[in-house]
Amino acid sequence: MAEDVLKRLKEAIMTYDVEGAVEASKEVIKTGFDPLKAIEQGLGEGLKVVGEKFGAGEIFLPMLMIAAQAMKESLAILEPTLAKGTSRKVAGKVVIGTVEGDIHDIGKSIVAAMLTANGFEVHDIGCDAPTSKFVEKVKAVNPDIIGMSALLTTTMPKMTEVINALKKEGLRGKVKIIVGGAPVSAAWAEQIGADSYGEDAMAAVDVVKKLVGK
Ligand code: B1M
Repeated sequence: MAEDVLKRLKEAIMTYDVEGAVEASKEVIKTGFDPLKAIEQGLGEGLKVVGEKFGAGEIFLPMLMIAAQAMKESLAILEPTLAKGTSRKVAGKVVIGTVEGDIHDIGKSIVAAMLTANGFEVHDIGCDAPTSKFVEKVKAVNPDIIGMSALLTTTMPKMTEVINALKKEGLRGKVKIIVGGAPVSAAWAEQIGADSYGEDAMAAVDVVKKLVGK
């Protein structure tokens, strides 16, 4: 049964079946199946296959976009249940966004949802977020952590831009920085002077907890 729903989620994404993905996601909720597992091992695995096909030139962009839409609509159903485990005591404040020029928001949103589920107050500034938006939000909410996501090698340098802007404003010492996204690595985090790197959503939560001393 559990394996069946994972298979259905993965296949719905791989066959560009938005309705099928939504139906399977509703079933996840109805049956009390672990929503994180559904996202990472069902939907996420399917999207990886689609991404590989796109990278290999086997499918065109519209197909990738339909698969991404299926993922987004499914996440809209599953993410609120991730956040239900939220403890009321705030573990720390996080400002998170995908850097400018980059509209990939699925991974970042999962990280944001997982942080929320683990008791963090999360301010999600969305995707394609200009450097100035990160800085303004830091000034407005005074977070413990800034999280930056990038899925394109061409947008990774925007992370450096944000760090430099924070330094210029005298804010760098007041926040810890975690970076992530498929092309990002621990070596990159070190190179640009971030405090840490998260390989996936669970790792990001562990890292953020460590950074705030929990
Ligand atoms: Co695009 N895309 N895409 N895409 N896309 C990739 C990233 C790509 C690898 C596909 C490929 O060629 N194989 C490739 C990048 C190549 C590169 O730079 N090396 C690519 C490209 C080229 C492009 C376009 C340029 C295509 C075009 O127009 N010709 C274009 C760029 C648009 C732009 O941003 N300016 C584009 C567009 C799109 C869509 C709009 C169609 C869609 C995004 C929809 C959306 O997000 N709303 C899309 C998608 C879906 C993908 C793939 C298939 C999947 C990304 C995803 O959502 N994965 C992707 C291929 C791939 O990654 N295999 C691809 C699922 C998600 C759960 O994983 O985002 O990795 P991920 O997040 C993980 C971890 O990385 C980590 O935790 C998450 C959960 O486990 N993580 C963090 C993420 N952020 C973190 C932050 C943290 C910590 C951990 O701390 C703050």
